[in-house]
Amino acid sequence: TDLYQHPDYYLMDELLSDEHKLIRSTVRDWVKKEVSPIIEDYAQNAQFPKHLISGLANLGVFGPTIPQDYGGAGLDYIAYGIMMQEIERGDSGLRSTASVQGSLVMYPIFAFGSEEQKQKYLPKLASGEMMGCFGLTEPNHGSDPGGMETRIQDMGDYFLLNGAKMWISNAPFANLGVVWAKDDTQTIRGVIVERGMEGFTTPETHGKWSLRASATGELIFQDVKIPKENILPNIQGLKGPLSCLNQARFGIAWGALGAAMDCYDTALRYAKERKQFGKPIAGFQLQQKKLAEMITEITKAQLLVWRLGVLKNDNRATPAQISMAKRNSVETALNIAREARQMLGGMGITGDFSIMRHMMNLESVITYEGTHDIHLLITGLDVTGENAFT
Ligand code: TGC
Ligand code: FAD
Repeated sequence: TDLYQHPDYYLMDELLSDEHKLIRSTVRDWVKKEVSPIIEDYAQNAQFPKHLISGLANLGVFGPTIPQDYGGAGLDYIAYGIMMQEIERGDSGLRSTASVQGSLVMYPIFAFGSEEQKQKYLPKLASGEMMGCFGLTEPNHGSDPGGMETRIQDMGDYFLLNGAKMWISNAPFANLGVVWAKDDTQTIRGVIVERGMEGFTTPETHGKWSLRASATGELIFQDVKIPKENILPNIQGLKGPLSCLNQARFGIAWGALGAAMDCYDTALRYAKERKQFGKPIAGFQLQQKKLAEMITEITKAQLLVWRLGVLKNDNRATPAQISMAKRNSVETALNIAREARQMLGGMGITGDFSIMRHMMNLESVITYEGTHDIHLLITGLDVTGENAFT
């Protein structure tokens, strides 16, 4: 039987093109072959499976919507969403690597970079020859990135970068970082910082119980000389990094559903096989309530992200709509992971099944790219016109 039967309760496949379905089965087969058999060990050992980078690149998941002229896959947003769903069915940490590379590193270079920057970096980022990270969050500024303390000082021939970023995915191995800092006029600017620049270090963050197969670290800048050509010329202000987040949050809205589907599939199969009191536990009402609610929530969320994809393809998706979908998908996935884990009883806490790993991973996903609370406040502001952030 197909271990990766995707829940499709409302025949959503009819809304997808043949190309979408081909992309889904290609990514799914790769995840099944290359990721699922090894990812638990990497997570247990808190290691990032670096050897998967070239496979991810070959699938086109680094910058799926970036035009082919720059090495991207030139696909639409639904294709991008499907790719994230299938990767996160394997592991949220691997999807994080793809999100960061495509949406947070390639997208700002594509959208705000000079032609030289696009030519220099995008093809190598698409092929995985170079890996990137995105530095927005700081030790004192997470939800309020506008308060950032990292600075670029204009020294005439170059900029001097000082400050620190924290909780940065891919930082420990990235070749470059798209880093956000305030200039002499307090305006937020984006700069490309390359590994090897003097005064730039990336210490790894250890001891995480979540996203253990993803490498997280700090970015520390001590009088780093940044060549002037490394500034992103075509963006100023907080809307620069926040536009990148729109791209990544869209992918997470689809991705988290992949983790939810894997938990649901696992729990359903287990419930049909596991017998207690002389019959499969799937025959008990309490277990059916869990499964029925899981498939209901997955189906609702699938429709939401599909519609969001249609709007995004049309350039009509608003940031607040993206926030709603990110928030809904992650909450759905986390609730499903928690319920599914219980359905497996003691087996649910082991690494023999993927559920506990998904559950722990999703605790990061519900926090990064805007916390659950922040996305609620974005919806609140959108519907009331009243800002409850400050
Ligand atoms: P606010 O005054 O509302 O906005 C400042 C300027 O930005 C514009 N803007 C946006 N533009 C594009 N997209 C969006 N989503 C935007 N949201 C706001 C806004 O129009 C304004 O433009 P202008 O021209 O008027 O200056 O800003 P605020 O300081 O009140 O903060 C608003 C808030 C809280 C919504 C925002 O800062 C926020 O989203 N906070 C959460 C921070 C966050 O998400 N950090 C993520 C870091 S990266 C990460 O986690 C990667 S995880 C790895 C992985 O992806 O796998
Ligand atoms: P805080 O902002 O301190 O929030 C703490 C609590 O206060 C939260 O519950 C929050 O919801 C609540 N809160 C904050 N403000 C308000 C308010 N106005 N009203 C009500 N409640 C509020 N960042 C990057 O830049 N790049 C990355 O690659 C990256 N990767 C990450 C990887 C991992 C594994 C993790 C855990 C984080 C990553 N982040 C990254 C950082 C992430 O975006 C931040 O953790 C997140 O934005 C929250 O910031 P914070 O942790 O400082 O929490």
